[in-house]
Amino acid sequence: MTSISQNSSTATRRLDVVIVGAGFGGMYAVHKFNAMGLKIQGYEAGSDVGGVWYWNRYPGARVDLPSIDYSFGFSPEVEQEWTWSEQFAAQPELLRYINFVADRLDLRRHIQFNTRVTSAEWDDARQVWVVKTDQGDVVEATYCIMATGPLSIPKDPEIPGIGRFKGELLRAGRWPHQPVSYAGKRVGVIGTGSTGIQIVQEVGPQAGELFVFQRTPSFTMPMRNVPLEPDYVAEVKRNYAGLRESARNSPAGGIRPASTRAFFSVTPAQRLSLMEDAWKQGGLAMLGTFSDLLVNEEANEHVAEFVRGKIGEMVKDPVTAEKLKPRGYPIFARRPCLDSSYYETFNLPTVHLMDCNEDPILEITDKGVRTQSGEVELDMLIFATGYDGLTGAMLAVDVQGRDGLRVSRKWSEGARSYLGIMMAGFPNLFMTTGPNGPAALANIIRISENDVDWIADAMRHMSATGQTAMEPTAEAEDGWMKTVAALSQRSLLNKAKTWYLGANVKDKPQGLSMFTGGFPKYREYCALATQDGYRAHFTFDPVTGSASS
Ligand code: NA7
Repeated sequence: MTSISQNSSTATRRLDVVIVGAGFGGMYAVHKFNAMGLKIQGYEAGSDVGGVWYWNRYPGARVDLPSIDYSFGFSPEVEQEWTWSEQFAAQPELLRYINFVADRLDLRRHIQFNTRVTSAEWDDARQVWVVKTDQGDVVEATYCIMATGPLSIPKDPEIPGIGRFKGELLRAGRWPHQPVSYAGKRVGVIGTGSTGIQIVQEVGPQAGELFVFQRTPSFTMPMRNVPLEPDYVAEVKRNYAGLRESARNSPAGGIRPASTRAFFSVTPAQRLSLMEDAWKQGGLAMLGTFSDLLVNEEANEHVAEFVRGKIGEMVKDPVTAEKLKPRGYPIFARRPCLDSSYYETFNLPTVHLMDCNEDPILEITDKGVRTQSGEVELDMLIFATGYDGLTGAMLAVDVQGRDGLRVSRKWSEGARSYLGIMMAGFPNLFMTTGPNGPAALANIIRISENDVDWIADAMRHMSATGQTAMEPTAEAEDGWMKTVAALSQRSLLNKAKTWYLGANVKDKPQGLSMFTGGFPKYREYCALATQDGYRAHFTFDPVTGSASS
């Protein structure tokens, strides 16, 4: 494909593609669009590539999908040259991998680091995106790719007094690059999602004392991580193509266990034996025991009760064990966590579970955390309080489409998109892993690759047919939103208060803005959108009509 850039009469740099973000999605976009001969520029707020794995250097940070699955599949060279050491890689190894890819594919020369994109405005007359950064850059591009990720904007807890704390205040999603010492310190952790769980099991044995402030307990299952033996790695390397194909054809876009067996289709003794096996096997095996765990509440409760029983066996103090047992929402409705020693950490005499429901946090003081019953003095306070997920990073940029329509207005009652990739009213603006796509419900790297490939095909189509702008029709977007909503109604994911629903952010529109129909079905919809020369679902230049809001 030849470059379609032209020099503008002003000094503003004219590009084909601006790519915002250098996580997995942005890195693949940089590689792909550069290989297509397009004039590209990437921007990244961090000082290097890696996205969440660049920022999340907190102790114990580790991927909860198998490393061989949580890696790029578009480059056989990268697959063959890189060797994973563990079944579930820790953050330092993930970041080494990401850096290896950036070096091997020479990606960094296309990315400007330490630069945050602040606005992107569509100039309809000239059919370009005008993109500005906090470093004073102003560039114009035919296409703008928001590879900003679903978990890029960490969220502080809504507790008064955060600025007053005089000890060390650390945020999991913005962890310092220097080593942190916990020895002899009184450390507090607020938040017990997958991040908090990873931190607690790592810091608990090191800290002088650890206070874990828990509002909602999570279900976590044994990871049973293992080193990868050379013979196994060799097998994997011989079979990567097949593994990727099988991942793309599985509901979660990954090579994880799945079952066609409904819970009540087997006897109680068989069910118990299957759950025991899954517990012993570890990883995501439990999720793959039965087919109906996310749709049949009664089946789900049986599995939840099995896990509560295991918590009771692992935690010695019965009162603490009881508090750690999640109740009131279905298992797997929050992101299922994997741990190595989370529950056992509470058996240490120096680790204290602080129940924020029984004894709510009132404020942060200069010395620590004040709860209803008193003040807990701390040397260090760690926030593992989650993210403004799915929409936060897009909304952090002032994106203005046709007729002055801002994304913030378009999404004022909830995120709207077509396929999680494009939006009516925003020509030539593309998202990777955007809201209303599978987002957090499938392997983020498989989704990123799917989305970037889809975008590349759309660009090729435009180039081949002489178009300068494309956007989905309002009808296509409405239809997609109805599909997403209809599928989500059946899902038990709606029954827990999570970032999946926007429930963790005050005043955020609530609702499950993710496609729950499975990755293969999503890919089918993506393919369907391109049929008939894209004519059924898109309008092309000259763009007419007004944007949906
Ligand atoms: P999560 O899963 O959103 O967890 C955030 C945790 O922080 C959760 O336990 C919250 O409790 C807790 N939280 C937030 N605010 C408060 C206050 N004010 N007081 C007490 N506790 C609070 O984020 P993670 O970073 O753990 O995981 C995000 C994703 O990363 C995960 O899904 C994986 O995909 C990887 P709450 O549930 O609101 O009661």
